[in-house]
Amino acid sequence: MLIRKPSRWTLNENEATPESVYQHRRDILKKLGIALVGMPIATSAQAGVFDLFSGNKMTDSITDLRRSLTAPESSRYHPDLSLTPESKILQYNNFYEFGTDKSDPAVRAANFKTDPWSVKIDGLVNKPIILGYDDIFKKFPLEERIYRLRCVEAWSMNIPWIGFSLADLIKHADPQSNAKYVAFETLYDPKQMPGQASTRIGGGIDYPYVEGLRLDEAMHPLALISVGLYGRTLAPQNGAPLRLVVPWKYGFKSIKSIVRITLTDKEPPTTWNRLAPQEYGFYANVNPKVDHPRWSQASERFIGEGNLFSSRRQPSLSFNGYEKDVAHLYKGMDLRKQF
Ligand SMILES: Nc1nc2c(c(=O)[nH]1)N[C@H]1C(S)=C(S)[C@@H](COP(=O)(O)O)O[C@H]1N2
Ligand SMILES: [Mo]
Repeated sequence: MLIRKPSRWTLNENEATPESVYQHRRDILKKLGIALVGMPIATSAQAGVFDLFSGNKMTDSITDLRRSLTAPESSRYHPDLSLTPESKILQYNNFYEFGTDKSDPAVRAANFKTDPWSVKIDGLVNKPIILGYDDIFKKFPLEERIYRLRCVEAWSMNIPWIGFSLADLIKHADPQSNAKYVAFETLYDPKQMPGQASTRIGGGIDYPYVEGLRLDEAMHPLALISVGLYGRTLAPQNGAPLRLVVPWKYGFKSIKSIVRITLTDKEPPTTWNRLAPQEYGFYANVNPKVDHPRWSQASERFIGEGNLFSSRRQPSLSFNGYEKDVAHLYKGMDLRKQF
């Protein structure tokens, strides 16, 4: 995510140059504690630390505590899309609680403790619920769904998520008739999340990270609570143990590591809107026709096989390709004003 101000945000998708790519590589090596001096490129490549760039497996130096998790393919949401390699989904992340560089979360969240966990569903509901770690995987039938993910920074991935419809969870809590919105909150734990303890690391966000949906958006079957991907439980950097995935909206709506879901009658505050309301709206529906104030949203850089910085540009799709499914939710709204 990008807002003008600190210089560390200047390495954005649209400005990546060979120099900045090289610098990025050096930063990753540094974080992994690998000496830069006098090290021939070939050696470091053999050590596996360049896997991010070659698209192979996870770097050996990062702990991987994921468990295997299988779920039947959803008949409805299993399109024939070429998948983003797992290594890139695991190592190219936005999770500012663990730092603002794409490579930070994989490194800094490696030992993030997600078991035990507790997520509360409360507010305007007749049956408030508290789910523990095991409930998250057992209470609702899981399925695998392949979704596009489109970040507001104009890059995209195709990800095989495992999870269940958010609607299942909300129905279980039995919403009251005056509930109109759903508010989400990420864990607040500065001891484990260095970005919450330091403005420098956490990008100056006011934590905890919060997000929100209108109730009818939240009840749409596409809105997913994800607990895994690529046949395993979520890695911490992807928002373990559970995160939201709203595929027709910009990625920042898909809040990670959720501890609270509250039904309300007022539009809840959302983190990026609060930080820069002129740049990030409450709705944040993917819209190729409404540019970000500082870059075009007409096309996107798809992150697939091959070099991370290779440019495979493709046109952005209205509602990220889910227009047929969700456009009716916004009938009569001016989507330029309510962006
Ligand atoms: N709590 C929290 N959730 C978050 C973010 C964050 O910084 N903190 N970043 C968002 C953004 S901008 C994107 S694009 C997606 C990225 O998800 P991924 O790293 O699993 O691909 O997570 C979203 N959820
Ligand atoms: Mo994003």
